[in-house]
Amino acid sequence: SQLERTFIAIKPDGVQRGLISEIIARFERKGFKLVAIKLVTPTKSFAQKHYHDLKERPFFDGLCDFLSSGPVLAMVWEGEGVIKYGRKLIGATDPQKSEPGTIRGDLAVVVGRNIIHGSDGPETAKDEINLWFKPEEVNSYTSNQEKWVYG
Ligand code: YYY
Ligand code: MG
Repeated sequence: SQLERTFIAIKPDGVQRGLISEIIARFERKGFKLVAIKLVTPTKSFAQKHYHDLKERPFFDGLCDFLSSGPVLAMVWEGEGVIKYGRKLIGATDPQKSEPGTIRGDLAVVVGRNIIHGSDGPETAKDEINLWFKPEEVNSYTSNQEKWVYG
């Protein structure tokens, strides 16, 4: 449904490299709708909550240090199929394996600096949106484009 929502974040490397507008443009041009956005520097314990599924992995501590090292652009995007297709726009976790044309394929080189996060399914999307945003920070509105994007 058009009410499907996903959590997308530009990590500190993407923000520092000046890739915010480039990344937003790709979601915007596709026809997805931006419903929430803020620039925040998460604490390490917040980063640990965000990545709680990975807490047994060897890279977990470094990953959480990195996510909390500077501003992150947190967003919610809405649209039909946005969870799965958002992951397609992003590309494979390891930029060495991401296809050209994807965000990580075009703009990143190593897995530890892969510039962007996207929810991997409906449950994580819901949990991550709730973790990063208060309900009143997520906007519901009709975009004028919708009748042209969806027919
Ligand atoms: O969802 P996605 O970001 O594509 O990958 P995850 O498997 O959820 O891992 C989260 C994050 O952890 C990844 O974007 C980079 C980092 N990471 C890493 O540093 N080294 C790995 N071998 C795997 C993941
Ligand atoms: Mg993930």
